[in-house]
Amino acid sequence: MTRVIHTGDTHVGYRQYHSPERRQDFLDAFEAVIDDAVDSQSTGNRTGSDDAVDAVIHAGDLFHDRRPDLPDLLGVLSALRRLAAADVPFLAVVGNHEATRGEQWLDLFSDLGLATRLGAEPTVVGDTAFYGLDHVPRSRRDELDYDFAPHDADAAALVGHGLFTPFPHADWDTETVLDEATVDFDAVLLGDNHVADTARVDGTWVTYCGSTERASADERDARGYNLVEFGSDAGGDATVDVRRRSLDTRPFVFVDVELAAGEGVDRVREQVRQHDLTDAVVVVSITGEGDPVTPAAVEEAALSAGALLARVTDHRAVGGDTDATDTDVEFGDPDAAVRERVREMDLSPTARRLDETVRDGALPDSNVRDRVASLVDDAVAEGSLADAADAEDADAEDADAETNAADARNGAPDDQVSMEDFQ
Ligand SMILES: [Mn+2]
Repeated sequence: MTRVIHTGDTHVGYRQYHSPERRQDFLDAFEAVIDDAVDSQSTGNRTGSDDAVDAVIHAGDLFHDRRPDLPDLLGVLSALRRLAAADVPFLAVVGNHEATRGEQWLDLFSDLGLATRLGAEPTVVGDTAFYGLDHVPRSRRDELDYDFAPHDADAAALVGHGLFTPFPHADWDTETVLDEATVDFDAVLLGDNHVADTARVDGTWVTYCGSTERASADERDARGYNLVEFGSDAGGDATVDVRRRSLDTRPFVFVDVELAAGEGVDRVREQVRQHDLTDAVVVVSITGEGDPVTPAAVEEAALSAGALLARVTDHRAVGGDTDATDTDVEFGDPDAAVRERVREMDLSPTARRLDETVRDGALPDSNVRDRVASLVDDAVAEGSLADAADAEDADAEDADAETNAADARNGAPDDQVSMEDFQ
């Protein structure tokens, strides 16, 4: 039997809401996962049970961007050293956030003997062979041959980073990967979608471990990682068991207030104060009618009740200041008015698709950057971006645009993104 921790989307270095404390939280969450792996060794040895994990599998986006700062790099190195000292291997692939044009950070950790970069050759732990599939932009997936070297282990798992079917926002077909792969996988361990979920595709277990800290306010569920056990049944066939382990992360308090006519900031403050806000990130969302609310007044109330920080989004504000006689805005449906205005602007199809993606309320913030990356990547492939002469250079700029767009959505109090973000 082989037992592994499957984690990913750690996003170390993300200074969410421009908060140094939040940045530390992302590193803390990684350390908590590593601690669990290390602790499982001593618990397993002490009790003689086989609770010990045999490896930590990382499915990409260990770092939030390709240029992590020194404190984050040193923090990760120190955690990996502790893991190595406990004789637990760290096997990983490269995600879209941290990918560089040449050598990856993961290669440095590998050179230091602290990690193994998974790929087309098997890395065998216990009686399971692990393979890797780094994130590949959509426009280059047709070139993939899914050619993996054979193994003689009892079970095999593919570790990948991307938005795969049958999960929401997918643009990468799991059935195709499994059909074309030269190795028969018993499990596919994924990163990229920050929502933990498990499904079966053609008899293969496919699972996302979820992010380990909330990288956007859409990630309301508790954070954690997967504990995956590979075994075999009486007939000798491989079995896969996926379980969730939750992590003790920064408290988030979500306060959704629908104001009635005549209600205002007092009502919002009253709703906010009903929660325990100690050290919490407080995310306030205002809908309905009522009087104008100054976000600063709500934020002050949250901070004085012990919150780490507060973000207030007044969904009634969109289009609220627009001069109705000038643009004929229908206040009942500001989104429709914005759509109308965007149509009039005569943007290119790519710009329009980007705009739709960024404002798509059904698309979680955490997926916006991935979508934007795919769209820009496709535009580059089609040659429809004017100055994308060098596809490699364009890649680098795209990644910055993604981050800016995502930051704008995550961080900007009014959730506005201008098209400058994509240039
Ligand atoms: Mn991610």
